[in-house]
Order: sequence, then structure tokens, then C-alpha cells
Amino acid sequence: MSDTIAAIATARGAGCISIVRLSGKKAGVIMSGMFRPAVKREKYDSHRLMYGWAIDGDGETLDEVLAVIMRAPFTYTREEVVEIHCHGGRLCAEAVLRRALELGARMAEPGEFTRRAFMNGRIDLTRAEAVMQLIGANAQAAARASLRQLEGGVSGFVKQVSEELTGLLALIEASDDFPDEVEEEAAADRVVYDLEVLIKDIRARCDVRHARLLREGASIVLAGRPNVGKSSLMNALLNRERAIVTDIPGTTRDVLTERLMIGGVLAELSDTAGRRDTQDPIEKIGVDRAIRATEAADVLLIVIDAAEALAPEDEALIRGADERAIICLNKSDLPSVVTRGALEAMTGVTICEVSAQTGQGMEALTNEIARRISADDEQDGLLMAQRHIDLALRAADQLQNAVDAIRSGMSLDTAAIDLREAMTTLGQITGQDVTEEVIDNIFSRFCVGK
Ligand SMILES: Nc1nc2c(ncn2[C@@H]2O[C@H](COP(=O)(O)OP(=O)(O)OP(=O)(O)O)[C@@H](O)[C@H]2O)c(=O)[nH]1
Ligand SMILES: [Mg+2]
Repeated sequence: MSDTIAAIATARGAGCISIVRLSGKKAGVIMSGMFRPAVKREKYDSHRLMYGWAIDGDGETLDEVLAVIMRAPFTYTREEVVEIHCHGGRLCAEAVLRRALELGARMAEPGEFTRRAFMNGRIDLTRAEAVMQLIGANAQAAARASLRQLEGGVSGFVKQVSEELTGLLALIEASDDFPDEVEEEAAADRVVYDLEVLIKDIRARCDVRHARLLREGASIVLAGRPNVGKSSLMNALLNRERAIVTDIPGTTRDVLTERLMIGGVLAELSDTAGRRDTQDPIEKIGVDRAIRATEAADVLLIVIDAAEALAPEDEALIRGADERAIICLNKSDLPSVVTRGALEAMTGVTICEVSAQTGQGMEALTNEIARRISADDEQDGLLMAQRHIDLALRAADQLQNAVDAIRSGMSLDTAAIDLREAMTTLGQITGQDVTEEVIDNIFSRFCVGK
């Protein structure tokens, strides 16, 4: 923490500018050794961009730059921070970075700037994690949820629960110290009642599926027997000829995955091999992979050929369908053999009549998929990071232990131990009670320069 770190903060590849960033006590001194401002100054103003040149040890120009010094503590890391805005591409920025290292800076580790912001108490762990989620977000909904976390949504929740637990611990202590004034039984009732409300609130914020949808997007998988039109539907949903389509059953062998946006939500769409018993070793592997992909799907599109009588494979898929399934009655442009009514008699699953060939019914299908995968980011206070969800659920379990202990007639003191444990668990979310190892783990997933 005592040395000055440096890194290129902008992404690799061609761009208009690249930024070299420094943070630490010597940032300003290093800047003076490598920056020649166009207008001579006695002293650099803080937070003020200056035009000039980055120069090497012999005074030769490395690049034409804009540079700024931001003095502590009003900076990202709370330390002295310098940014040098070079021309885009890697070469200029790399030359400037090399010069900074020559002058005594050290190359920053991944996430080290944000780690310093955390260590110096400017942000808590949930906000540091929000920064990373925001950089990695690839859908608007995920970005909005990360921004809310950055604004302190998760920290606020943890603080509120911790305060309520502190209140309950005080009540327990009072009933212990002043049994005449605070009657133990009344205190126990109150603690149980309040804890149950809290547990319910915590669990309501831990929607694992919703959080994963927000972070990673939904997985949509096409399944069905050979030749029913899965690959044709894949192409129709993607609006391009991605998968090979032929009238030969068993055309698709491998799982084929593509990203797409449906109703503003990022999703992965997978085409799979047609399900059937086969002796062909390659197709067999394909069928196994198809089954595995189906198990992991958020939305399962079971494709049925409307122009042919149901085969045993179709029936097996329909009967095995759960709440993730949508039945796509495909080839509805052809004279129908399988009707909607016949399927409705077999299952309660939503049925969409479509034609991958003519596009008929595709809009209704897309709307139905969108409805299933929309991850509503406006829902108040839902946790997004898996780490937070795991810890919050553990805290809820520890509170549940307290409730169970009181219910089974144990003393309030015993319950107080569980309450304290739950508070420690919650403290790990914000980073108050967190080990070095957890911190290392979190920040190592950042990019260099952030
Ligand atoms: N008339 C009509 N034909 C279709 C429709 N969808 C697909 N087909 C035809 O059905 C045949 C099989 O289509 P595919 O998309 O390859 O079927 P698949 O389910 O991917 O087949 P496998 O990869 O073998 O499992 C092709 O000849 C398609 O042109 C449709 O909506 N209407
Ligand atoms: Mg196919």
C-alpha cells in the first residue's frame, strides 16, 4: 500500500485515447519527471487537465498528452492519483507507462486501484464488486442493478438488518440484566416475532435464478426429435442462417450456441441434436449432449412437427415437460396432423403454433420467451452477486437456528450466540468481517488498471 502503482486503464485495441493511471504518494513526483506542460506552472492545480508532452529521460517526446493530478483524498483511491491521456493504441501508452515505472512506480495488480479504495475506506466491498459487475455487464438490466449496488443498495440493506439485530441483542441483554423490568418470556416472543420477519425479508432478496439471469442472461434450448425443425427455428429466431437445415433426420450433431437479445434481455440460444435411439457413435454423443443442455436450460423449447403423427420421443418430451417448457408446434403452414387440442389434452404447458419457414406465429413465440426470461431489475433490493446471496442465506439460517433454539425452550443467551454469528456473516458482505483471502479472491477477478 505504500508504493505508487501504475497501469494502463483503458482497454486493449484501437481507440482514440489510452490512459495511464498512477496512484500513491509519489504519483505527483513521477508526473513531474515525465510531463512537460505547454504552459509553465509553479505548481499543478488539483483536478485540472493540462496540455503538454510526455517525455523520456533525455527530454525526448514520447507522446502529446493531457495530464491531470488529483490530490488526496478526493480521488478514486483516496491517494494521490495522476492520469496521463495518451493517443490511442497500445504503443504510446506503453512508452508512457514504462517511463513511469523507470521513475519508481510499480505495475499494478488486477483490481489494485479499487482495492486501495476499499482499504482506504472510501467504498465497502459491495461497492467494489459493483464496479466490477458494471464493467462486465452486457445487458442494460445488469448495468442498472450494478449501479444501484454502487449507490449503496446492498450496504444499506446489510446496515439495516445489522441495526435490527443489535436492537434485539440489547433486548436480550436487558432481560438478562434486569429480569424484573424485562420479562424473559415477553422478550422471547418479541425476538422470535422480529426474527421471523427479518428471515423472510432476507430470503425474499435472495432469488438465485433471478440473479443469475441478470448476471449471465438466460439459456434457451431447442429440443425435439430429428427433423421437426429445431435448426430452422434457431435460424428464424436469430434472423440468419446459422444452423445447417436439411430434410435428412440427424443433421445437427453438436450443441450450437449463439447469443441474442430477446425483449431487451441477453440470452443464449442453443440448437441440439434430434433425440432418437441411434447406433451412430457420433450422433449418440450429440444426443447425450442435447440431454445435458436441456437439463441446464432456463427456457426449453420443445419442438413438435405438426404435419406428422406424434412419435414416442415426442410423447416422452411432452410428458416430461416442466414449468420451463414452451411447446412449439412447428410446420403449422402444412396440413396439420397434430392439433393444438390434442396437445392440450396431454399437457398444461404453453403451446405456440409456429412456422419456421413462413415466420407465422414467431412474434407470439418471441413474446412468450421474453416474458419468461425478463429479469426485472426494478424489483427493490434484490441481491445480484452470488457471494452476497450465499452469505445472506447463511445469515438467515443462523437466525433460524436462534428461532428454533428459543422455540425449544433454550435460554435467550443461547439464541444471542446465533444472532452474533449472523451479524458476522452479514459483515462479510460489506467487508467488515472478511478475511484477506476473500479480498484477494474478489480483486483478482478485476482487470488491470481498475
Ligand atoms: N413446411 C415447413 N417445413 C419446415 C419448417 N421448419 C422446418 N422445415 C423443414 O423440415 C426439415 C428439417 O428441418 P431442420 O431444421 O433441419 O430440423 P431439425 O429438427 O434441426 O433436425 P435434426 O437436426 O435432424 O434434429 C427441413 O427440410 C426444413 O426445411 C416449417 O415451419 N414448415
Ligand atoms: Mg438440426
